[in-house]
Amino acid sequence: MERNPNHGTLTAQQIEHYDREGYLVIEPLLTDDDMAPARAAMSEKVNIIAEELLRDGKIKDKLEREPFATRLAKLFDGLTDKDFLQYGRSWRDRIAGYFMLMSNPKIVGAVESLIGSELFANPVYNVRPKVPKVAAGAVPWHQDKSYWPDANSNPVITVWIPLVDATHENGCLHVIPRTQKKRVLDYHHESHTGTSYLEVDEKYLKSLTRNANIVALPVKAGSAILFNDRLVHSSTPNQSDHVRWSVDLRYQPTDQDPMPQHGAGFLVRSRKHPERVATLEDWLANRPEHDSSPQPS
Ligand SMILES: O=C(O)CCC(=O)C(=O)O
Repeated sequence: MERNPNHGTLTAQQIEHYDREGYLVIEPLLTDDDMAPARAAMSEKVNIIAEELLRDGKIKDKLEREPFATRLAKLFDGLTDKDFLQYGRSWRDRIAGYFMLMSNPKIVGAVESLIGSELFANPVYNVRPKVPKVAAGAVPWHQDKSYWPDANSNPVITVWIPLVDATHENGCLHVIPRTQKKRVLDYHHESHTGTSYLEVDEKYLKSLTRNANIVALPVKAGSAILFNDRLVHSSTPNQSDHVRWSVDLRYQPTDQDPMPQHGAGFLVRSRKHPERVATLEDWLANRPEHDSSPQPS
């Protein structure tokens, strides 16, 4: 990882905050136009789900006129956690709008300030439709690194972006600053919601989650929260009447483990080899040559 103060979009103060606290809020980062392709991708998926629910006799109306923020909530109103979880607790579909978001220069420029200009978009990205009253909503305290404990991939940066305002009521992100300096803490799969999310073991939780330690991060749609994959974080249940739509995207330097067991990531920025940066076609074709394998120069 080679930082270059002439490359990337963050200020020295922002970089310093990230290094010290393990996270950084950029409010705002994206405009509605920047988010439009991802919103369209999410709406495309909601259309498919509505079709299936109708076909299976679980709903009577696809609610096509319902706004983005409420449609999925209303479709699942009255259905069960199991009905929702059959579509997964988060989504990772190969829809063009997600590639466009992951490649957005405002996001990539911020990440470049933190980990240099040779950047790989990690295969683990999640679209999170946090629907009210559904078990998959709350995410327990965890470190992202627990999901890839054996990967030699350091650092991995998560960029968390809400597509609607993230509030206390709809279940915004919560972080415990400075925990990025800890090793990977012992963890287990939580077993009471059907989601099997990873959770930091009970023995750490009491001291970690003393109130004074926890920072809740309500942020406007289009803001970004960047955090290190060892930072302990969680999110609360959605008590609102709408979906808390968000994405969490991940980036790492190209010389780190591309984690092919999680899918195919892609080369998202390279000042050394700009001609190798993945196109939408590369990504849709799932082409592994855009990973971090050594390339002839
Ligand atoms: O979006 C959420 O509620 C939780 C996100 C999260 O845990 C993550 O991005 O690692």
